[in-house]
Amino acid sequence: MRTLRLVLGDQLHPRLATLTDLDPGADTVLMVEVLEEATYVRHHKQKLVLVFSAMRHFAAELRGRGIAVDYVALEDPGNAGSFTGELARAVARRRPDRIVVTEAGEWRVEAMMRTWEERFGLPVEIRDDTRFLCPRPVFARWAEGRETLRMETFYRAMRRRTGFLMEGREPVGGRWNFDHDNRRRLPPGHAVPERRRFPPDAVTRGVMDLVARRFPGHFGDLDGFGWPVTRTEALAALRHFLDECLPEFGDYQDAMRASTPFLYHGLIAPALNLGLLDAEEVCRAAEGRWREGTAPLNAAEGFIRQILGWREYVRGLYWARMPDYPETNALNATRDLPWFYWSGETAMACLAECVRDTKAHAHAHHIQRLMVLGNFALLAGLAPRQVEEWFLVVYADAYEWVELPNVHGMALWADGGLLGSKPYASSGAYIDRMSDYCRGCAYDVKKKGGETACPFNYLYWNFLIANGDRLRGNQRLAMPYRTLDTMPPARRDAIVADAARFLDSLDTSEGQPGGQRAVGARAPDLFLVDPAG
Ligand code: DLZ
Ligand code: SF4
Repeated sequence: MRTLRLVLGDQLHPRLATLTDLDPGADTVLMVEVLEEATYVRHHKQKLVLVFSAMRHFAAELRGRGIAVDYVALEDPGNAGSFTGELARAVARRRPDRIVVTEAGEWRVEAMMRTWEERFGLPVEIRDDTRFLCPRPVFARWAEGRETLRMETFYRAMRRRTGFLMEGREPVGGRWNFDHDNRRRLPPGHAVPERRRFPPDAVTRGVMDLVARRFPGHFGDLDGFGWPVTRTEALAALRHFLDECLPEFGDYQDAMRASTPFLYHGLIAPALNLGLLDAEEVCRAAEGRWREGTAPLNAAEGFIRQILGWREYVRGLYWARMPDYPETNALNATRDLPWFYWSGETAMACLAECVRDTKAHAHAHHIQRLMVLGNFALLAGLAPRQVEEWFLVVYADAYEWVELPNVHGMALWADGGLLGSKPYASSGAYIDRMSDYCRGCAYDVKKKGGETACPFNYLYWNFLIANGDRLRGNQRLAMPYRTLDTMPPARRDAIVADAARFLDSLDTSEGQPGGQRAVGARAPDLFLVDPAG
């Protein structure tokens, strides 16, 4: 039996289901750099480097273990430019008896996989992705018959299922969730750990040259690339997080500070989502630090909730609701994405900082994403499709399975409450409480209205006014609606006028040569790059 085993660029795990029963004497592993994957959205340059470099290192490791790998590089002559095209070439070359793959991270790719059996006239085995702690059917059973799918309920079930931070059936410390301990602002002058960077080796430098040459119009800086690209580096990154960051991770999880993008965050999501690390080992490691007394419970629990709870939950929800999930637009948001999401050129210091971090590092942490970039998109009524595409493009860890529920459901409430019970809307006060951004801003966070007032302040109330039909009945928004109702009509009119003036002034046109286009639908429309280069 000769098996062709296709390993995708985000499946670089040593114990990947595709590889478990590999016969080195008969089987071939196929890995391909495909133009379609590099351009279905125009990924940040660092994300492309990360994926291609990690793939090349992974292939070398497999070969080092005596495994035959057909590795097709982007510029190899004859590269067909798509998974299906390259599989066709590999089938002709290797004449396998069957094809084995692991289920894809994205619906789009799995739909492709489901055409292969007929196309190639060969058995195609699609295996469960065992890197996740909640198999898709288990999530589907949990979700069945529920009207809303709340993370907290799922998370508790997962704690019980896996035993992480449990004493029998009960959570350690007597509580499931220590989130309330995790809202501290960073004291002025407080020193944070250095980011652990992994300087590019010769392979990565080669890929950086390739990306600079072939994808010059993609968003983001290449210089300063420092992501881990091998399992060894990823494990070192994890250790750095556990030693230097985890003890204070909980306290400062939601804090933001200008020119300090990394704080106590793990920076392991890119490695985790590529397969260089897996969910179980990172949860076990964090729990271990708490059990040995080197990390407090609020930190270990906060971290484990992100992985065992949130990450597994969004993946489950994605697969339970695709392909219809992105079709909803509960708040009828249609405004085009402002150009500053690409350029960072805005007088709003918080947004400028977050875009700058994103451009420089293909990274911003969750509160920057949710409460600044996402919150603005929600309040300004930006079209979900455009915002989703932006998030998918710009972050090194972004794949649709994780990006879509986070943006469509969590940040934009475009699913009408399937994922979150209320929209995460907030005024400038929240950003001011959790960051020092406002001090360097042209706007005044304390002012409620007029040209110099923080736009988040009137956009927040304008959002509640504009979406009253949809949101007024929401119990969790009863308080702000009561406040709104006590406002004199003239004040409400002023809010609406301020918001209209500000929103009309947003520039959505393409502002910089060679930059990313600001508008456009998903995949097909953006697949503009000529495969011949
Ligand atoms: C993201 C990505 C990119 C940029 N390039 C490749 C590639 O050339 N070859 C590959 O196998 N995978 C790549 N990936 C990851 C895939 O897009 C990913 O496997 C799908 O999105 C499904 O999760
Ligand atoms: Fe952002 Fe408003 Fe603060 Fe400026 S004042 S940084 S716009 S929250």
